[in-house]
Amino acid sequence: MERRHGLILALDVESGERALEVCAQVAEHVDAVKVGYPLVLSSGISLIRRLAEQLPVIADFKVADVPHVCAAIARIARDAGASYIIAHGFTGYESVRACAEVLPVFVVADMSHAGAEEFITPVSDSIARRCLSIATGIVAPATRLESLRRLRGIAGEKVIISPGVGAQGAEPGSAIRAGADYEIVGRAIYCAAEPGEAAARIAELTAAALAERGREA
Ligand code: BMP
Repeated sequence: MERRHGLILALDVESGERALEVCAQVAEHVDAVKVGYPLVLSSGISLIRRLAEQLPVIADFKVADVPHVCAAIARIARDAGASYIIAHGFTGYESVRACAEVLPVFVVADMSHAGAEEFITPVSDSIARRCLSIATGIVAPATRLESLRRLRGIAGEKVIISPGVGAQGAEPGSAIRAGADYEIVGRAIYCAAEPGEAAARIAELTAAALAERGREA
């Protein structure tokens, strides 16, 4: 995906019609759309192809299974039109590789909610180190910038996509300043009265953070 704004829309609405409407409103302000269970389970996987006509689609199925099932899920996502897939890393290298052989993978290294600290945060560095060689990048939290910064140090040149901006409390631009390449935003865009305007405002901040980092480099 081409990075123009450093912004990915998380499209967790539960209506296909609404999804297509929001996507059309925000398409010029975001670089990709992330689609997960709320939309696919309510509207069907065929919606991915229609969204992919507007933007690259990241299939956020947080795949966590034995390798042959991971491969099957990735194949279904690819055949539906997704360009990327998100997988968990705690299931081990072979499971992530099974996805990566089918589609470029983002591996969940750490998560943005408080409960992440129970199990995943203590092993997030190991997950990233183990999976980065076969991953396009990782998912790391905008809500805990110390984790994001540490993971940036591990990820090298790989791509970091970062959720937690907006409704979960992180400020637009903050994750990019801490080392993310893209910020993922859902409710702050699709619940706004004018999703297009909300996306434009947020994209201005993420793009400014990218430009700032570019000047520092
Ligand atoms: P919102 O901006 O509405 O909080 O949505 C965040 C999106 O990022 C959701 O699609 C969620 O599944 C995803 N996400 C997250 O919030 N935290 C993570 O650690 C990993 C995620 O994929």
